[in-house]
Amino acid sequence: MEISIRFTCFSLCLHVFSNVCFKSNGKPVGMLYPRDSESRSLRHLDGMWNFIIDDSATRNESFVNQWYSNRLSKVGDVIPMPVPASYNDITTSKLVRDFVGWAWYDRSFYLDNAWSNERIVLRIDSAHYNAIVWVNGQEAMSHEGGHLPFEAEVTQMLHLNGENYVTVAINNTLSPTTLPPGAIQYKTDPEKYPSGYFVQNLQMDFFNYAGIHRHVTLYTTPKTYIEDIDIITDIQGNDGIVNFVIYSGGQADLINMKVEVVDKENHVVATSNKYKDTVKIGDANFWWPYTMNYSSSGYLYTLKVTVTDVSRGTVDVYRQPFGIRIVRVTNTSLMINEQPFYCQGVNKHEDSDIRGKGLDYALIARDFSMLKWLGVNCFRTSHYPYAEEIMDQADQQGIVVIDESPGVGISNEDNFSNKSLKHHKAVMTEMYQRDKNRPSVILWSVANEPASNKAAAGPYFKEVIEHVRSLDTTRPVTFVCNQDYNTDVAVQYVDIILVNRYYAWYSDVGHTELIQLQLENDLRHWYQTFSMPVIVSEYGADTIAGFHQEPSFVFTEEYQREFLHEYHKAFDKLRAEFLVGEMPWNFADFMTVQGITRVVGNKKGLLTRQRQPKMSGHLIRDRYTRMINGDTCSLK
Ligand code: GCB
Repeated sequence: MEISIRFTCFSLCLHVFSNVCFKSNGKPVGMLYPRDSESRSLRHLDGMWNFIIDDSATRNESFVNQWYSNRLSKVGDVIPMPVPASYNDITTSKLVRDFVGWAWYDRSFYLDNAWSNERIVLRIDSAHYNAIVWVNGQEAMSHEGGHLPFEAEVTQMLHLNGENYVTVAINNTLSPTTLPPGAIQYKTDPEKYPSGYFVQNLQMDFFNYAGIHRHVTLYTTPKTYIEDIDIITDIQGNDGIVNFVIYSGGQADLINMKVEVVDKENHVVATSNKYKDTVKIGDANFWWPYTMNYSSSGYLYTLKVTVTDVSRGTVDVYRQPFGIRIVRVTNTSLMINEQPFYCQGVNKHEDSDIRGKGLDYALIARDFSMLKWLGVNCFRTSHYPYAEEIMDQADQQGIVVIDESPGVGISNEDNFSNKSLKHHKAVMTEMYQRDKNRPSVILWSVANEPASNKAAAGPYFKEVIEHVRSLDTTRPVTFVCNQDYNTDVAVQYVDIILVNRYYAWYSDVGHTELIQLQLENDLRHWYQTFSMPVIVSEYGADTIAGFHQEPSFVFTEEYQREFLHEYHKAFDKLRAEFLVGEMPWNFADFMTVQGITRVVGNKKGLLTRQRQPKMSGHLIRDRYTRMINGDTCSLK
């Protein structure tokens, strides 16, 4: 027990830290995506790093022995580990794959003198879940939670004209107050388990991949720099209205500000010299999902901000892409630019062979190619924020995103504590900071399938949702619900209802003939109770590619196709009323924990894990393509 407390406490309570800075008025600022410009350079530290796990019984020896103060090769046998990637599936070691605790990475790099007058920032786009970072043995930053970026200025810690090394310790332990929540369970029966034996219990249905999952970047800014940019757009007839605020950081007050709105053809279409202003773009190209307007789908402008100092000339330049669009929810519709939008959706995961959750440009390109092949115009970042490079593609390709937090599986009483609530709000702030200027993001989802039938869920979600609304007045807010309309206590606080349903899978398995009746009755209850539009945010059946049986049988491709088709019949009826979207679970098969209800992972994909279609993929492609061509019942 003593070890349990020490282990859990050390692993999880140390270095609790949120990376977002706040202005004196409480406004969060910071975390602009690193981009090069006339005044900024960047260098990715991706590649092969040295790697070693701390599998000591206390999981704490690495700190006792201060592994961070020397190169890891001096403390033990390091192995090469790619960054970005999850470490779990890289080796043939079960210990590494299933490891729980601190895993250590380091690498060296050289810097010349070119950056001697610059402010140098180290940014990690995502590390799971808790991370501590040292530069040349000095602690530079720490961060709680995966999936979101964190950074710190490290100028003073670096050796210009010499060798440097960076060390990153990450801990994947999930506790009742982390997001996602989980619990370490000690198995104490000496007849069955060796002393100190513990397991990590998960409350989510995906493999708990860990590692440095996205880019590690060193970037420069001048000493006076553009710290943040807020852009809120509106539309007036054919004109676009762009409201912006520029925040500065650093040594001096900014002297002159030049703001230009640049269109895709590189024409400057509006200018301002204020840090906070509203400009109008006549006859603007609005940002549209590609299924609503081919000619200007995914249309992005650039807000080019130039800061000059009269004595020194140009100080900093930053180019922020943005789109002009508005979102609104009525009683029955989800409106983009005042036109009803129907979500021909899918749910996704960041998941693939070998890399786990590691960023991979080839995979991103393939996924977007398959999204378009399927006719998908909307996806949910189930169940955590995805890489910024994925979000960039959604912005550019005109695909709508329901941006979900890592609040998946908030189901036990102790997941609703004040500590959890505080952390959940901090995560939402970080997410908002990262994604606030993205036109593709039309809806915030603060959680997936919490126990929203528990009394504690009411005040908890009221507060989280109000917090998001206080940050962002332009997008609706929701959470994804799997409770019943008459027992749920939190849906009353959302702007649009998202429900997950598995009729003929988790209930009445095999009975596809019941789907239409059960689904229609259920969805009508939700609508009648809350008078809000509804999206079926998950429905699906596990299917092993290549299994066939006629008549259909569970786990065969025939069953999945028939199952989806029955849902579609109900959807087609309700679309004319209040249903504004459908999202099969899942775009592709993905890995889960080992268990007797999962056959080497969750197999509800329309595609295999290698992104090849099952029969269901063809069914969805046929359905969504017809919707795009207006062949089925007209969109509301
Ligand atoms: C759900 C969860 C998702 C699971 C899925 C399933 O409701 O939101 O994370 O993977 O069901 O397949 O059971």
